Amino acid sequence: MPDFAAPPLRPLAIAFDQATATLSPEGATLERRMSSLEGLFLDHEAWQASVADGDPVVYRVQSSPVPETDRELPQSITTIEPGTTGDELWMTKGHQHPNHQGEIYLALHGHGGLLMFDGQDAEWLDMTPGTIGYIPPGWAHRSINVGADPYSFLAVYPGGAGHDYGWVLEHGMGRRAVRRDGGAVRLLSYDGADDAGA
Ligand code: M6P
Ligand code: ZN
Repeated sequence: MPDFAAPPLRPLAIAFDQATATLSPEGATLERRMSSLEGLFLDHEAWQASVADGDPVVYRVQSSPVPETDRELPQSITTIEPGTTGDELWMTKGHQHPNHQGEIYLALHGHGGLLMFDGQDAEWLDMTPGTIGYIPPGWAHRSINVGADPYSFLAVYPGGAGHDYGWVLEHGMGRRAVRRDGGAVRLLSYDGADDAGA
């Protein structure tokens, strides 16, 4: 059901600081530590060891004050730290929108990948500063830091889109991004068995 309980916001200017990739005024900031990515990395033992070894922050999501309610159009900036677990590059949890609304991402800093999966096909977009990645309706999406520095991007999405994380646990994301021995980024099939094009 659409949520008409909260009145829409008044028109609002939000200061976007390009250099620091921050929004002001800001809404909620979410910190995702390694422990919150349970069941997502292929190498479960490496994941467990990382949780035991300080449970590092993998990414942060800073939201604008625009609420996640129907008809609103919230924004957020996500910053993913560089790193690997096993040899899998650090990434967001990834989610599907329950009602299959679209979303756009704008890369701000660093070097990322936008992995999308519709349950059958996987797509990979290379994300460098200035790239707008379009996420069509029905495509689950995950962002991955493929660089040596933090990767930041701005997201704009329908307020009622929601985040279905169970979909990703059930269906996977089609591909995995790994870096072996400091080499080039490779995309593997989701079971990690072999190389796979996006
Ligand atoms: C982007 C948007 C947010 C999302 C965040 C982190 O900023 O898509 O809605 O929450 O990335 O991704 P996830 O929710 O999959 O952890
Ligand atoms: Zn989304």
